[in-house]
Amino acid sequence: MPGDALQTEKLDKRRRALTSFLKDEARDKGFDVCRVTYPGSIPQAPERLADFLGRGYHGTMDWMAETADRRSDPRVLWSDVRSIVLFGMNYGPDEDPRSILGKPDLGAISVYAQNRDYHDVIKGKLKEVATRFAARAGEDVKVFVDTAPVMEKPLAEQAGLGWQGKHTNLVSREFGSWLFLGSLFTTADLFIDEPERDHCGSCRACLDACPTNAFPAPYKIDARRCISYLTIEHKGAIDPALRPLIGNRIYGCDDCLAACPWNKFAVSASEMKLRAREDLKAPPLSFLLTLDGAGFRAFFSGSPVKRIGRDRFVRNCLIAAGNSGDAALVDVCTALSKDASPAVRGMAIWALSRLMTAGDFIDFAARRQNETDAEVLGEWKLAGVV
Ligand code: B12
Ligand code: SF4
Repeated sequence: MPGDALQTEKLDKRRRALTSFLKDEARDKGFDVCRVTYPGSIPQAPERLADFLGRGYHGTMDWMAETADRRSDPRVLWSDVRSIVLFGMNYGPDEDPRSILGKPDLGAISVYAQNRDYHDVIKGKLKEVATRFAARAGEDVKVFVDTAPVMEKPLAEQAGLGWQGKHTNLVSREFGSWLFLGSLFTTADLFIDEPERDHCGSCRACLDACPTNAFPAPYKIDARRCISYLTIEHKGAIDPALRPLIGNRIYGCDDCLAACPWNKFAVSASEMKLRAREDLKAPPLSFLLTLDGAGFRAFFSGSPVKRIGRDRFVRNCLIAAGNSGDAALVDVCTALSKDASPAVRGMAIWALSRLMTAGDFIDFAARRQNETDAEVLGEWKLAGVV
């Protein structure tokens, strides 16, 4: 065999061995799928991200615009990267998460947030895989989950974990819409997997399922209308026109994911699947509305919900209370109308304007305290009190 061919064969053997080592490690650590793509595999991403940002679809998530260059091209994020490994972890729920939406006295927490923070779980496992891989390969590695400027979904599509559905999330033939994603960048040369192709066809179940009409077109989302953005990312007052559409969703939303017909093929493949905490499956609003800062931190210890803080969380619960039609919540909402947080006071007024009879609300307004906060004064005005 000539020298060059021998060299190529040796390199191929090394690539094959390293790739199998990595995939075996991923399986051992509980990842349901692990596949590889190359850094230049998403040439359309910069234009699509620019279009999303140009239309203002990112709302107040300024970090998306600030990191756009690095986000849309992995080679800008890390010029030495040779291979990108995408990992998926199945978090398919045991029950249809939409069943709680018909019980307005309970708070609906999206499936991904009903257990430990997946950022911590996945990052911990990725770091273990990365350490073993780096030692074996003698190459540099970096791991990323969610918050890093990496476009995980188009990269995962190129690696063949699934395809980006019309709701923009990654859909897998094996796991439906329920996969968390994470990535490992490395200077190692690995075997590249085949991309997955779009299997949405003419289906538009996810688009029609969205309560707030957040999809201006298939494959495009206006985050400013998405309940996930409104309840998790958005700090200010929520558009009054969208509040009634939020129903009892107090943290995130699963409607478009749950509507996807590919979920019916989803298998519960992982023994290590993140199981929901029983007390986060259907917590009563009457309890959640009584949480103070310490109570909130203790109840949501280890959960991603903790990240939004007590005030924003109670703001969300007050929107659910206003949508509940449950007069039994009037007392707790009245107490919250005197809360130290203006966001909470404002939303308590909105909730009470919907829960009280017109006469009771006029009496309540007559007894109101002096208010100086512009946002809260705006809520009084909205409720017809000047
Ligand atoms: C910002 C963000 C959000 C924002 C914006 C959502 C969005 N779709 O961008 C908000 C707060 C709304 C959000 C909500 C949710 N999120 Co989020 N989010 C992200 C984050 C941090 C960045 C996503 C991003 O880059 N968006 C920018 C847009 C431009 O990129 P894109 O979505 O890939 O858009 C593509 C399409 O529009 C497509 N496209 C455009 N035009 C066209 C035309 C055609 C014909 C085609 C085919 C495609 C196409 O090209 C674009 C580029 O690839 C990622 C983590 C990460 N680092 O990637 C998690 C992530 C996407 N989120 C995730 C999850 C789980 C959720 C929620 C389900 C949480 C919940 N239950 O409440 C919801 C789902 C809402 C939804 N339908 O997207 C998971 C999704 C996992 C998966 N299987 O895909 C991720 C990957 C986090 C993770 N590590 O697991 N999220
Ligand atoms: S998560 Fe809910 S609000 Fe957001 S796009 Fe999907 S269905 Fe619409």
